[in-house]
Amino acid sequence: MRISPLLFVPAAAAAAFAVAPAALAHEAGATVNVTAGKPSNFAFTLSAKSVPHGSITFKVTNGDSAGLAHDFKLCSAPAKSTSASSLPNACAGKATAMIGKGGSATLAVTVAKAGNYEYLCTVPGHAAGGMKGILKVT
Ligand SMILES: [Cu+2]
Repeated sequence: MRISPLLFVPAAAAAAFAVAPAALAHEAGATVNVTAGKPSNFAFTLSAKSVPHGSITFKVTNGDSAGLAHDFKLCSAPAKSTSASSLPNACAGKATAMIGKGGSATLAVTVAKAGNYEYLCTVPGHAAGGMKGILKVT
């Protein structure tokens, strides 16, 4: 009877370890690499089109061949429609600083709710020119 409580400890520890890796991965959050100005001047290339909700870090690099400055903003409210022509050219949200040619910046956000979130460049005319899109948060 004195030994049995001890025997239960390793089993409990093993169960905790089995759960830990998935929980840690979720807490660490997603990283999305963003290139502004690719594949064309008024476009973004994202390394992922869909990420889990929670912490999201965007590592944004300006790869614009024409040397235009850009930023990257994620809108805080889910998009009403995902059709490219109906996406607004401005929104409330969180943006990087303006990034010059060849520069980079990081944007860390927390998205608590799943949904389709628009991202865009805030330089006047750029989003209207096509510099916007949808990131799916699951
Ligand atoms: Cu831009």
